[in-house]
Amino acid sequence: MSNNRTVLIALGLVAVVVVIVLAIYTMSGAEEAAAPTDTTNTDDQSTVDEPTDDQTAATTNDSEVIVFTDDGFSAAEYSAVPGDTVTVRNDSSQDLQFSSDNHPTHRDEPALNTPVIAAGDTTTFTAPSEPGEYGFHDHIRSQFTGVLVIE
Ligand SMILES: [Cu+2]
Repeated sequence: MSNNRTVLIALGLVAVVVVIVLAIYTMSGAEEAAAPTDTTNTDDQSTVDEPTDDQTAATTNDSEVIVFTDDGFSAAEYSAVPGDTVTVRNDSSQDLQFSSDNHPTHRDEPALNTPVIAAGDTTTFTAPSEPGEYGFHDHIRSQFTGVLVIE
């Protein structure tokens, strides 16, 4: 009889421990259930990001695009305002090394010196802050020249 009571007490203790453990798991589960609310907030932030993308697109549309082909630059003169993002697009069949005058030192306006642009590629630079006329050329085919006018 005394052994049976000990077994019953032991089973009772095990049952209490199981109930406590279950209670803890249930509370943890409740915390996890709160997580989807955070996910919803993240979705809201994504929605906020979209107008930012639109603003970036608008900025790109406003900027001057200098197009280079195998016949040279698409215009003799381009214009931009100080600090504009100027795009250079290489539509020719060869590399373009867009460079500030004077050839070959390119020291007139270092802002115009871009890395080599592979055929089909595009790069950008920030327009000089001082108004004026800035000559440029393709350093590889230096007969091709143009002027960027900062207004
Ligand atoms: Cu040059």
